[in-house]
Amino acid sequence: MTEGNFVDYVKIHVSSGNGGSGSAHLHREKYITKGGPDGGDGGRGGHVIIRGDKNLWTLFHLKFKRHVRAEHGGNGSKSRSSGSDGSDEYIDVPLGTVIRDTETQEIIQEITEDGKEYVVAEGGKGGLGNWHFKSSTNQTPRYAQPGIEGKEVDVTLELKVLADVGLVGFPNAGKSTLLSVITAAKPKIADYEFTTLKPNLGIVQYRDFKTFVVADIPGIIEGAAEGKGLGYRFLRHIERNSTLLFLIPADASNIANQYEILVDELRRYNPEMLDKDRLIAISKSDMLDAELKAELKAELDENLNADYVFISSVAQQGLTELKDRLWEMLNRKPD
Ligand SMILES: Nc1nc2c(ncn2[C@@H]2O[C@H](COP(=O)(O)OP(=O)(O)OP(=O)(O)O)[C@@H](O)[C@H]2O)c(=O)[nH]1
Ligand SMILES: [Mg+2]
Repeated sequence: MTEGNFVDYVKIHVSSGNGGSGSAHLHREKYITKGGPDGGDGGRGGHVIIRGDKNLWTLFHLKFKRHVRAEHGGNGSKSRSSGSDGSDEYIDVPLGTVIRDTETQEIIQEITEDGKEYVVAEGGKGGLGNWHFKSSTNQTPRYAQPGIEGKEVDVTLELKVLADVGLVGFPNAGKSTLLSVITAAKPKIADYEFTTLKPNLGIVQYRDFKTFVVADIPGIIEGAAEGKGLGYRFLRHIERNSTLLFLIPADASNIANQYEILVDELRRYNPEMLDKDRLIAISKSDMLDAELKAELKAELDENLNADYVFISSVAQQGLTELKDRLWEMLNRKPD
């Protein structure tokens, strides 16, 4: 995965197929002067169907898909033969995708289950062939129904459930570096602030195929809730994560204070953010020797009002413990 793999919003124009028209064919055979009506029915137009797929994590595969069109139904023909149904078109989306009507912005549906199908544009019904209209007063109807036209809809797909764990930290805290060592994602990493401009997703895979998804978002600064920096725009990406992992570098001048600032920004953005489980990772702890670490530990136990672990992405320390802790938090039974 590369920087900005995290496409979470696409607009698509969908159109279902027209129904085929019924046939007005009259049966003809040698020596029979007046054949009866034998025109078949038109086939149904193809539907456009949105389907949940648990193996998808982003809407990236739809980024360049502007139109999705399903096939028209075939026309009916002689000998009561029906036209074929137009084939349906599927748009596969990750679980947690919200479908909106682009024009009204109204939510039409939310896809939360694997394999769940939602017909966004129903194919037009095929018209009936003329033989349906035969009656005692009209033995040879010369008309048949036209097919019904397909539908056109503009839909906006938005991915809401983005990850299990959201990374929260000031710029340069080492969030992207952590993502790059615990997942296969390849976010941009650099020794300056605001390296990450767009969120990135990574999938952690470890121990007996346990997996969970981590979202790396741009750094948050004091005042983010009022729109300072970039973080604010992206806070909504972690709004529905169940767990937040705060990253604070070991060399921060006041870790407890940085934590309070971050928590305060989240609270000001949306108080419900504080209902989530939280864990603090003291990042870059390779910079601490044993003595410094012991000192810091004593200080944190006294001042920091939350669970924490020491980690180093560069020296690969504390990462298994971190993953275990996150896994445990994600799978904890609700009280
Ligand atoms: N010593 C040490 N340096 C680290 C570690 N993790 C990250 N860094 C360095 O910290 C700097 C910032 O890392 P990033 O991962 O880009 O930080 P970020 O939190 O994603 O920053 P923004 O995207 O700007 O918010 C880089 O120079 C990294 O090499 C670590 O475990 N140890
Ligand atoms: Mg970054």
